[in-house]
Amino acid sequence: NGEVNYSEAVDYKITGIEAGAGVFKASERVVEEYGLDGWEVQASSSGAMATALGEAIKNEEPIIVTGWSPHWKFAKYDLKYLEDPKGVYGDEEIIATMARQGLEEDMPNAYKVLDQFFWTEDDMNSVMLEITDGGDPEEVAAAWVEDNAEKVAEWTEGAEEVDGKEIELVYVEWDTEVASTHVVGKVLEDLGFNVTVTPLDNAVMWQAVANGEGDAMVAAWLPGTHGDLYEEYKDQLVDLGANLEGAKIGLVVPSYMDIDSIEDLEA
Ligand code: PBE
Repeated sequence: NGEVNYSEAVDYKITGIEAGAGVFKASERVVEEYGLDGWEVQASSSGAMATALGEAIKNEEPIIVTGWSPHWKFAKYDLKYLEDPKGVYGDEEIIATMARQGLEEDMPNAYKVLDQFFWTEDDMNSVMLEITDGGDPEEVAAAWVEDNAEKVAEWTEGAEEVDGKEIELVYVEWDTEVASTHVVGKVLEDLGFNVTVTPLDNAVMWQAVANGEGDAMVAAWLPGTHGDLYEEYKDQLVDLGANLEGAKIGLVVPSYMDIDSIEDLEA
């Protein structure tokens, strides 16, 4: 790419998200390991990142963001991941469900649903897109649950209705987790639970389930993205396994940028 020096054009900045996100920390390791001296991963929020990406695309300007999939941005815009030959971001990931210890004994029916919750990237995308287009997360989740009764019946198989038991799901306000948490919350609500969904910082979310302040979360990106938090808390958590397969994180750019690899960035 002799024509445009993208490194200079983006002012040696990667448009990041919350500093506590795994993809943010991994991107700082990328700067280290690829020797991108003088580069900065800018801490921000997922919402601000998405706005900056949309603005850049509107103006056909270059931008490099910390990205992940599933995410609605791939449906809205023509984007690509930069290759990561050093493998800093790791391979395909799963999104897993974690429950607090004792949940199975205290709320066996909720535990069963959380354990059986599993959906696809397409499922998640359809919920995410509608929320992004202005839908209220609770309403979008309720409509999805109603339209997908067969799938939901697999999650609730063997679970009995309860009468107003309190349960708290913790999550982070990433688009992916807003979607999944509200869907699972609605399914539990329909079973008779009194569900609270509480947005937290990433590390605090893990800690809350580990110390039992929260009952469960469906937002564990593994093995790489939240690998450090998993190692720290795994002995205090009940790992209910994948709720989605084929997730990924990395650096994402608009397809009109004539650049393919992180190695093409210049210090
Ligand atoms: N994400 C979305 C999170 C996990 C879910 C990729 C922004 C993270 O990087 O921690």
